[in-house]
Amino acid sequence: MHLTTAEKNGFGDGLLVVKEPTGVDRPAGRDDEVTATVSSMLSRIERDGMDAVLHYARELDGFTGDSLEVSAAELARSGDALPAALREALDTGADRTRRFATMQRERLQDFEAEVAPGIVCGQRFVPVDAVGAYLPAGRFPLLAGAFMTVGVAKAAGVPHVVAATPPSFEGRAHPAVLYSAQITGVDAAFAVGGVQALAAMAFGLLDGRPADMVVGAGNAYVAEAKRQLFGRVGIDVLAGPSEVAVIADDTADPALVAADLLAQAEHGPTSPASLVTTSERVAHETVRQVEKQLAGLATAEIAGAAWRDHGSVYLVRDRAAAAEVMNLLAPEHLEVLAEDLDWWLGALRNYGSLFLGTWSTVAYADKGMSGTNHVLPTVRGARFTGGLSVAGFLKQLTHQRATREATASQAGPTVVVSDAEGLVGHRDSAQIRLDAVALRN
Ligand code: HSO
Ligand code: ZN
Repeated sequence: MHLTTAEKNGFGDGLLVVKEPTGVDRPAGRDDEVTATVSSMLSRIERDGMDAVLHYARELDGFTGDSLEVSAAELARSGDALPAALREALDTGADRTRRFATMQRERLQDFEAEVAPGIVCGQRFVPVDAVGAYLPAGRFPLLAGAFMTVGVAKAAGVPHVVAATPPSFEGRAHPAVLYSAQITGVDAAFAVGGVQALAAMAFGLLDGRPADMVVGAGNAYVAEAKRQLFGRVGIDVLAGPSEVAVIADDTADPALVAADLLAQAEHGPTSPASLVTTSERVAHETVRQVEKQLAGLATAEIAGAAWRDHGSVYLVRDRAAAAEVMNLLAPEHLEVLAEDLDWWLGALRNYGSLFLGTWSTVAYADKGMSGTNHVLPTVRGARFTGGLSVAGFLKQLTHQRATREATASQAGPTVVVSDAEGLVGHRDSAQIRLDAVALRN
């Protein structure tokens, strides 16, 4: 997530690179090895069904049992072993995420309206029937994942939602991940990870109900599985490494800027973190602060590599240039630590989610504490899409009706256009109605 040479040159001497990444961006193209592995796994699972899923679960997840399903009792009791403070925190995240999703749902309007005399068009938002949510639980379980997928699907009205999560906790599904799924209303949970989980949900191998959509974050194999399954099922977004970008003016506190950059850099060694600032002081002070904070960070090995290889700092002449740089970078998460937040809200248009001001930050939303969805576009995907939301689980369906009196105004021109196309069946289907109306007049 850094500017190309041409993009930098476009700013002339209005832009100074204070720190440049030393690594290469994740290639936009595909990794052939990942593509081939996923493709052969999907073929085998489609051919051999549950036998193949169990084979991969044993080989790749270290699964030892017979049934992948998490029993209803284990799901219901998943919170028992958790500290009360963690349960409460998860309850809060689930609740806020559900509230915002519900508010968004209420604002998606069904309607019917007359577009010409006697011709009425309508739209309805209808949920998909079945969703499979993938809840990653690798080195770091992301405990809010279920809020963003299971919970938001439920807020959309999806009747059947299952979750799959790897058995990475003493050979079982992580209890806190299960608790998050349980409080968001999941219908069933399965202890299976990776490509085999996505395939099993899409092909309906877990509970006999193929998912219409598979959603949720995961590693490169999970993302590739979703890409290859897309079309057969719907997906949310193709997520790459988590990204953060910060806009800061001279009022920003470099210690906060650095902390927020490192908070996403710790996701992985290829996670990009960028600062665009109008303040020379903030630019240099932030670079110093990052180094200082890294020294005391338990995840410094990852975050430090991410910062070195994928961190950048740009100093720009004015706020208009800062907004322009950010609209080019189109980051997944974008923080504005600057004055005049409404100006920025108007000027910025390419981001997955925007964090306005000192008192909102990415980590809050990552845990569901603000209520927005954390499944967001990466690798400049924010140029053409927002993140997952309640609308993602709803189909915007249209319908139409018309009066007999409107026949001339639809059938007449349809005959003319069909004749021009040579599609005589289309013409006849219109003409037969014109004739029917003429006969009865
Ligand atoms: N930043 C990640 C989501 C997350 N981080 C959840 C921690 N928990 C991608 O948006
Ligand atoms: Zn995060």
